Amino acid sequence: MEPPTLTDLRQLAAAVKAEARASGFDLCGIAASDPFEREGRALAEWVGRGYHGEMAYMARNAPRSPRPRAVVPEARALVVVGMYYGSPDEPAGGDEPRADPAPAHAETDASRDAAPGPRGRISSYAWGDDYHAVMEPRLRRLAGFLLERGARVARYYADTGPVIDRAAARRAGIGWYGKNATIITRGRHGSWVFLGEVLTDLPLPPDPPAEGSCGRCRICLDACPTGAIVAPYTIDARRCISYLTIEHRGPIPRELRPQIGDHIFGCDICQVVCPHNAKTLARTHPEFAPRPGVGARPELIPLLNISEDEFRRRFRGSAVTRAKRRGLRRNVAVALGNLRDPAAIPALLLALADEAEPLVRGHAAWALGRIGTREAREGLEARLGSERDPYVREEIAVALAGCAA
Ligand code: B12
Repeated sequence: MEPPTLTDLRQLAAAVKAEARASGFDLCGIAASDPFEREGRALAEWVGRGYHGEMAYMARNAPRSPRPRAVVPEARALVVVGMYYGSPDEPAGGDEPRADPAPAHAETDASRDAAPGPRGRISSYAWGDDYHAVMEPRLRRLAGFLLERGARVARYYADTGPVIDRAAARRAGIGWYGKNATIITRGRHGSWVFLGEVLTDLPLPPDPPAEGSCGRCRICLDACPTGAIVAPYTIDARRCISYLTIEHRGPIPRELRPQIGDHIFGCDICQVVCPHNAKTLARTHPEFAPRPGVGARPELIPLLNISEDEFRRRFRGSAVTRAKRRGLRRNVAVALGNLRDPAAIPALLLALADEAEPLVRGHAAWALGRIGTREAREGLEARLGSERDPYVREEIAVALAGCAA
C-alpha cells in the first residue's frame, strides 16, 4: 500500500478532531511524540526536591514519562483531548443544584447560613462523576477510530499512565502553563479541563503549541493558603491542599491544618482566583454536575462517622473514593476543627472513640482542641485515660494544651 501523503494525513487529522468532538471532547489537538525536554527536567527536579511527597509512582515514572516513545515505542503522534468540567455556578448543598446560583466557585456561600449544620467544600473536579470513568469510553472510541483509519497502535490515558498530560496538552495547542501549574486553555474553558491523550503510530501533522503568559500576575501564588506554589509553575505537593486531602495517607501536618479551612477533598483556590477563569462557559457536560450525595458543599457532621457501607453507596462512581473512607473522615475532622461549631462535639467524641481508626481519632482530638469548650476538653481528658495508641495520645495532649492556652 502507498504511504499516506501529507494531504491524506492532514485530512485524517481533521477527521480525528471531528471524531474527538463527536465523542464528547471539547478540545483536541495533535502533538509530535518527541521527548518533553523542559517538562522532563522540571519533573526530575521536582522529584529530586521531594515535592511529590508520598506519590511514589511520580518518582517511579519520572525517567520515562517525558519520553512518549519510552511508553509506546511505535508512537509518532499524540492526539490530546480536553473535557470541560467548569460551570459558573456553585450549587448550595450536597444534593441538588440550587435554583438561584451563587457566583462562580464562590468562597463565601450564603447557603452556609441557611444550612442545618456545618458544611465542607469539595473541589469542583469531584462534584460529579469520576472523570476517569467519563473519559475512558470516549478515549476508547477515539482510539477505535484511529485503528479503523490505519493506525496499528492507539493507546490512551487520562491521568492513568506515565504520560505528562499537561506537557502533551501544551504542545498540542490546547493551552499553556499558568503559574499555578494548570493548563489554561485559549478559549472560554479557562483551566477547568480534564486532559487525556491517545498515543498512535500514525504520523499525524502536529498543531502549533499553545503560547500564553501570566505576565506579572501572581495572584495564585499569594492566594494559596498553605504556600504550596513555591515558585511560578512549581507546586510543592506536600503543602498543596489537594494532595493533603486526596493523596496523602497519614496524619496531616498539624501546622498546615488551620490553613485547610473547610476543604475536605481537593482545592480550587489557585484556579478560582485566576483572572483567566473569570469568564468561563456554562456547564457543557451533565456528568460533571453535582451528584446527589456528593456535590459541592456536603454537610460534615453526618460524614464524620459515615459507615463503610454508606461511604461505598454514597461515593460509588465519584473521585472522592480516592481518599478512602478513613482519609475523608480525617479531612472532615480537620474542617470541623477549623469551623469550630460546638454542634459537632458529639460526633467528634464518637469519632474519638473509634477503636478501628487511630488516624480519625487523632484528627478528632485536634478538632475538639480547636473547639475548646468545656465539653470538648472533658471528652479529651476522658479519652486520654483509655487511649493506648502513642500517636493519638500525642494528639490528645497537644489538643488539651491548646484548650488550656
Ligand atoms: C501528580 C498530580 C497532582 C499532584 C501534584 C500537582 C502538580 N502540579 O504536579 C496533586 C495531588 C497536588 C494534584 C493536584 C491537582 N490536580 Co493533578 N495531576 C497530577 C498528575 C498525575 C501528574 C502531574 C505532574 O506531572 N506533576 C509533576 C510536576 C513537575 O508537574 P507540574 O506541576 O505540572 O509542572 C510543570 C510546569 O512546572 C512545567 N514547567 C516547568 N518549568 C516551567 C517554566 C515555564 C516558563 C513554564 C511555562 C512551564 C514550566 O513543567 C512541569 C512538568 O510538566 C497529572 C496527570 C498526568 N498524568 O499528567 C494530574 C493533573 C495535572 N491534575 C489535574 C487536576 C485537575 C488537579 C487539581 C485541579 C485537582 C483539584 N481541584 O484538587 C489540582 C491542581 C493543583 C495544581 N495547581 O497543580 C489535571 C490538570 C488539568 C489542567 N487543566 O491543568 C491533570 C492533568 C489530570 C488530568 N488528566 O486531567 N495533581
